[in-house]
Parts: sequence; C-alpha cells; structure tokens
Amino acid sequence: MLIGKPSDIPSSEITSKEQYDRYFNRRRFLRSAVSGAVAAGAAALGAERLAEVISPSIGALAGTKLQTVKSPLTTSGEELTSLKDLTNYNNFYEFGVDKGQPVMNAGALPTRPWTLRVEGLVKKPKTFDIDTLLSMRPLEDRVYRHRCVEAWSMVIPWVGYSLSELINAFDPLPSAKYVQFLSYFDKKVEKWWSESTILWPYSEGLRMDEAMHPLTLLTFGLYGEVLPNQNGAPVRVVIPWKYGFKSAKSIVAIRFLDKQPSTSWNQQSEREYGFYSNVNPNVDHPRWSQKTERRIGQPFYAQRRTTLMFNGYGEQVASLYNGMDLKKNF
Ligand SMILES: Nc1nc2c(c(=O)[nH]1)N[C@H]1C(S)=C(S)[C@@H](COP(=O)(O)O)O[C@H]1N2
Ligand SMILES: [Mo]
Repeated sequence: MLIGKPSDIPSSEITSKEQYDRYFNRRRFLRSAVSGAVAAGAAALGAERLAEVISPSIGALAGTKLQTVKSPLTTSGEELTSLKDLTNYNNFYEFGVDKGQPVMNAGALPTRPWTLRVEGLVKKPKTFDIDTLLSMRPLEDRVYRHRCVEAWSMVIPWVGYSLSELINAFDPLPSAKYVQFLSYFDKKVEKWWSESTILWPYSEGLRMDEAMHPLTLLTFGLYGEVLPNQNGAPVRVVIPWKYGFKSAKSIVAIRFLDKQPSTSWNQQSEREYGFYSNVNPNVDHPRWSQKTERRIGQPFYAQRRTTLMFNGYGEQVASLYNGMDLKKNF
C-alpha cells in the first residue's frame, strides 16, 4: 500500500480530514510517502532518521508523527531502548518465531482499513474504526519498562491512552469479570503461523480490575510515531507489570466475559505460562530463572540487572492482588 497524502485515503477509512490533521502532523505525513520496502522507508523517515535506516519502520503509516501530551504515568530515569532495537528485536509469532523475522515480514499486515470490535457482556457493543479510536482521547507519551518472560527487557516510550477510558464508554455489564484481546489472524498474510504450536488467533486476557487499571495502555505508537507493524500496528495493549506476552499486538477485538478466558500461551503450556503472568522474580519459569534480566541495547557489562517485583510497578498494582498466593497464581 502506498500513501501519499490524507486525501489518498478513502473517506470510509477516516472520520474526517480535520480530525486527521489534528492528530497527525501533516508535514510529517506528507513526507511519509512510504511503502513497506526498506529503501522507500528510508526516504520517508527524513534526515534525522537516516542513521537508523537499518531499522525500518515497517508499515504504510509507520513513522507518521502523532500529536501527544506528556503523561503523569510515565516511568522516568532510565535510558530508553533505541528505535533500532525496538523495531528489530521482536516477538510476533504470526510473522516468524525468530526475533529478526517480524521486521522483515510484518510489512504484509494491512493496517488500514482496520476495525476493533468491542463485544460480549457490554450494554453497547460497537465496532470502531481505527481512526475514530485514535482521536477519541488525547494521546499520551508514556515510558514503560518492558519485561519479556524470556528474561530480557527494554524501556519503551509508548503512545496511547488508558484502556479504561475506552471501557468506560461501554458500560460493561456487572457480569463482565474478564476481558479478552484477540489479535488479527489471516493465514494468507501471516504465513509464518505454522512455525509455532500456539493456538491462533493470538489471544490474551485480563481480569476486569487489571484492564481498568490506569497503567493498562491502549497503544497506537512509540517514540511519538505510529507503531511500526512489527510492534503491533495499528493498535495493541501494553500491561507494563506483566510479562510481555500479555500485551497482545494488532488487536481486532476486545471481548467482555464472565469467565477467565483461555489464552494462547496458557493453552500452549499451562505449566510455564500462567493466566496472571505478573513479573515476579520469586517465581522461576520451569526452564530458567526470572531473578535477573538482560537490558537490550546496553553494553555487555551493563546488561544484567535485577528483575523487580511487578516489574517495578508494585506501588501502583500490588493492591490488585491482596490476599492472593502469587506462587500459585503465577
Ligand atoms: N499477536 C501477538 N502479540 C504478541 C506476541 C505475538 O507473538 N503475537 N508476542 C508477545 C511477546 S512474547 C512480547 S515480549 C511482546 C513484544 O512486543 P514488542 O515487539 O513491541 O517489544 O509482544 C507480545 N504480543
Ligand atoms: Mo515476550
């Protein structure tokens, strides 16, 4: 897909041009005449990014500037992981099981038009166009630590707003106790799906109070720009106190349920991946320790660091688990 200027986008895909201009920096947008190809991506990213051409932001809209406000919920003080590392070292099994594959393959993901269904136990089920979702609330810059269950970590400047702001617009029924997230799935597009044994579509879930926690972010961008496809464009969730796999990419549905949903990783190996999956240095993965992590992009001698309970977000989230045995409910 090639996008030149806002008027090239069918009007059915956008709410209004005004809205678009409000949220996308137009100058940047016009420069983003970009295809998924690496060379074209380089031209579109502009001089300030040419140094990072080696890490293409894949996707027709990737690299488009988003208008953001600073968030009080940001984590400060840690060095950000470079854009290059964020976009070249990914888990996105629909596009291959190796971390270098999504950057090569995720350009195939069609991120426009895109809709998100809000369904299940809600008074007002609704299907949203992605551009409506983007403009519903001010987009915030929020730096979060990201801890993968594989014992590596990053510090990522995300862009989005609290998922609770969307959920509040729907009146979930009192019977809604859990939320399930379903990722886009098309075998023709995500030809690498058969490389792994997880149950497709990729699905994850949260308890309602976890989903409503202000830290749970409905995410549209990183580094102030539209998400590259390999990072879960056009919309994903990010739950910073849980292992990275809870943060489903490229979601097409949010479903409210009365029972705990089954999730892809829990189904794949119940023993290894629990439903809660809170970052917890005191509960090792059956095959490796979770006590420390390797910070991606740091010099070798500085990579290893201690993993923090709830990934360092204990002050904000520990009360959600009062009275629960976190060794049993891992
Ligand atoms: N649909 C989908 N979502 C996914 C994954 C995946 O394979 N498919 N991998 C998860 C894992 S294991 C991690 S660590 C994060 C990685 O996100 P990032 O590449 O943006 O850092 O995405 C999570 N969300
Ligand atoms: Mo992960």
